[in-house]
Amino acid sequence: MPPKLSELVTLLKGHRVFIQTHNFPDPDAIASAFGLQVLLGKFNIPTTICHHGQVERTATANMVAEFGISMTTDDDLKDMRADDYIITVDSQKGNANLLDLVGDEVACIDHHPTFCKAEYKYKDIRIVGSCSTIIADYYRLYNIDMPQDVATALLYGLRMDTRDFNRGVTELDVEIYRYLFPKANNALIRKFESGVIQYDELEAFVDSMRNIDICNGTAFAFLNFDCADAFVATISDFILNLDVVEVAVVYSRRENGFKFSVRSEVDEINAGQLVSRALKGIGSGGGHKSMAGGFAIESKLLDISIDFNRVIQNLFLDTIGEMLESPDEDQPEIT
Ligand SMILES: [Mn+2]
Repeated sequence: MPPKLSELVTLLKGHRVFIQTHNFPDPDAIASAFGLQVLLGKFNIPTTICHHGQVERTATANMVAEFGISMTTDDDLKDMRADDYIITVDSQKGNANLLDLVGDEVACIDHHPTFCKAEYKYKDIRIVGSCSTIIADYYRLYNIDMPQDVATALLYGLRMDTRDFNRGVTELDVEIYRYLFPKANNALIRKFESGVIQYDELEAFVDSMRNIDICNGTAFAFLNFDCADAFVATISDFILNLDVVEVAVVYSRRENGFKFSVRSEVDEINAGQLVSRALKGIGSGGGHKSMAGGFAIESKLLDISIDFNRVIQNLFLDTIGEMLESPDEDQPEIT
């Protein structure tokens, strides 16, 4: 059973409250924050949604715009104080994907396993398909009226995090789907997903497809232009669909380096761990078991060799080799 919602309300009363998502928030993180903001609003608790890093996918940005969700980046939080309260959603204190802000992380609502033990005054961590599921469950349990926007956002978050009910689905997710479906605007969800690729990206995409390197089931694609993050992710998903590919590593040029999107469909290779380990020392990365992202600093790559493509391929292939050799090593998932 989850902790009582009244405990959260009592805890927050009289404090300035921030709802913080993980860095580079995805639909589930944003929908959860939005759903929680509206929920707490019903108890007269105003909140500010905050995050670090841009909203990655175009479809996600479409949702933010459609519902007028106000998202504040850490750069604009200069007035946050140590006694302000933070609720982390879809993320946990101490993880690499959550920037440590000045405020006090008093509460956590998340659906990931815990890898960094942390103390919270209020904690609702349930291992379910999405964080949106947990937020929706509060509305359902306490019979709170849910606006259509919130239902649509939460349904979208649930669908995205479970890849349309193909990943990590629990019975609660199914119950919540049933609960959200009649409340949500399903046509709007299709609209978010359409038109995410810009026409002028198509030519560059075709070029990069001609230069895919595949080595023992791992595909590498270099997009030699400043490709939108959303599109890097889309290409990574696309390449994984090739029959000979089990792991996809796609990277695109940025001002000072390369943005990575990594996918894995094999159990032995955790995408989040792979990118985190491969880019250690030249950048950073992390994510989930099947999908992850990262960044490598160009100057650090060039310190190793002028042939940065070769360096990148070797770093990833070596890491994959290590992971396959010692599959039982207890490695915490970096989410
Ligand atoms: Mn999530």
